[in-house]
Amino acid sequence: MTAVTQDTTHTDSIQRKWWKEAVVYQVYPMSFKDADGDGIGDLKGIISKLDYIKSLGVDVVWLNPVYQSPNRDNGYDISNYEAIMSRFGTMADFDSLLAGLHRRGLKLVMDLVVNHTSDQHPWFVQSRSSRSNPYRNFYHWWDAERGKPAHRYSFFDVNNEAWKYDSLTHAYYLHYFGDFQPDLNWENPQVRDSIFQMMRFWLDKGVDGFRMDVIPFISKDTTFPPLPPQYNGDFVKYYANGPHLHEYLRDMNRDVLSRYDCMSVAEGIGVTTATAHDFVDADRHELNMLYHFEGVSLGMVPGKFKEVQPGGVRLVDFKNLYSKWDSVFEQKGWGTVYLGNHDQPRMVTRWGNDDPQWRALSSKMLTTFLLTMRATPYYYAGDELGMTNIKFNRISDYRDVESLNMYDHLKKTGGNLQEFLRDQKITARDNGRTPFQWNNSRNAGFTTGTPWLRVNPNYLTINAETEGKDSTSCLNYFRKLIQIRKQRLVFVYGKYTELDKDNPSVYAYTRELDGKTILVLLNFTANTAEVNVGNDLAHASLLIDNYPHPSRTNLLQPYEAAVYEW
Ligand code: TEU
Repeated sequence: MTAVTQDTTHTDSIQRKWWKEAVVYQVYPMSFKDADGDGIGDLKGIISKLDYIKSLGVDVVWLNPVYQSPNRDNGYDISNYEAIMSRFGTMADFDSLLAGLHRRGLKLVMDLVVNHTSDQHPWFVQSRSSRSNPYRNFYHWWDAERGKPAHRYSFFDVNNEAWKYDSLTHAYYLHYFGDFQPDLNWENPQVRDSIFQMMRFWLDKGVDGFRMDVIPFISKDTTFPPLPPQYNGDFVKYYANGPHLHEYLRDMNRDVLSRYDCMSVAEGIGVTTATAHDFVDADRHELNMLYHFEGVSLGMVPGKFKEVQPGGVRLVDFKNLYSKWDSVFEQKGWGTVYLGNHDQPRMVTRWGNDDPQWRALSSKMLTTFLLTMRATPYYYAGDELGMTNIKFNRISDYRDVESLNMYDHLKKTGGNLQEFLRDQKITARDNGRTPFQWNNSRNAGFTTGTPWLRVNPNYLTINAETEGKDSTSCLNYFRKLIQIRKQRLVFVYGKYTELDKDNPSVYAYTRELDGKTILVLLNFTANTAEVNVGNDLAHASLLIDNYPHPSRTNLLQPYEAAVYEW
């Protein structure tokens, strides 16, 4: 572990790993800091903010894709895996970013996007060009003489159709995402070799690991059978976890990951408590961690993409879910916890309360949850300020291919556009992608040009500079809690026990390790709430509380978060 003070007593029974003890901070390059004034964040911008990142106390930066890309899905459409997107800078900029992070004792995790490439990638350009091209089998093609392939759903396709007809060779190619993102054919050993070689290229440069985009999709049933009658919109179930997935991941581990001191985390789309161990148990020799989608799917209509369920989320369901996921990794494997990322709305809008009266309190309460669970926290840049959803009114404000295509699809099929726009205010990915709010100058100090996506007007008060000067801000709460966590291994490895499980307002749990006990109390409501934890709070020391006048009793103030220690 890098440059942190840690309690290192009595941990023999625990298999310590740096990536279990780390706090991961996710930086979305498009939106973090623009150094050259073109309105889009860049590597030099990130470099200029490394001292800020260091000041947070985090250990690892996960950087969303910075590879060469036409950028139609903000870097998730890669045309050259070993080059940097010119709008972000050069390879020399990348090298100085990496060196700057390492000099500060921080690690860098790259995004690995290998289910698909851009249609501009030379492999696809070749593959498309003729049926006999040596790269033909780098992708999934279905010759049109066989008839139309069975329907498969695609994210980001106006017609929701994952097969696209290409007249050049009279065949269809598969794209689970946009039609500009053709899926690689992992059955082909040359594809696997090329990817593994590319991973070694980055690891040899010194990067510290990978976050693996939609990795459960890489293996597919390549007979592409029709979706069964019980399909009911749950495409992930039928697309993910193909027959050779774990074989490929083991090969990747053997040939690449095991040769470096690196960490790996799967974007665990479709992974359930039943399948999680197959990915992350140490004796499987595959990956270190995954992040599941069950948490962020709470409150969404099952089988309907991004439709919000009326009535909201019941806290008891939230608690049950996170307790269930804790128990999954009680003996083996290791978990992660997150409430926001670049595909999600802002944490405080979705899980807290972004009304000005409650925003800061509820945001700190959620931060407390993330930093006190038994799992590696993945914390999304901007959440430390309590940034909120921007809630655009018009479709023309959106930039995300997902929102724009869903809108066009509904328009074409006569769907309810008003309902869609209403739901997007909660769920749209652009809510989490508005520029980082650095200060109260024009464009929040993000750019001197025109920002690629509108800046949230609340930057005048919600910004890093203002919050940095306020000891009670969300930002300083985050910093303080990280230090508290770092000084006590109980926060990382301590046993988790939920208390007062049926309490509809308060989430309460203990963490225990080697005679030390931590008690976490989180009021998830805008009302005063009582919790029954059977502990004498008067004899515990209060490590942190989000109120200037903590209750210090079992009666919690609205959105109060309290962490006690024995
Ligand atoms: O997301 C994969 C994924 O499952 C998405 O469908 C995600 O759940 C959805 O967009 C949420 O709205 C990954 C990346 O994180 C995302 O940014 C990319 O657009 C996508 O893969 C394609 O690479």
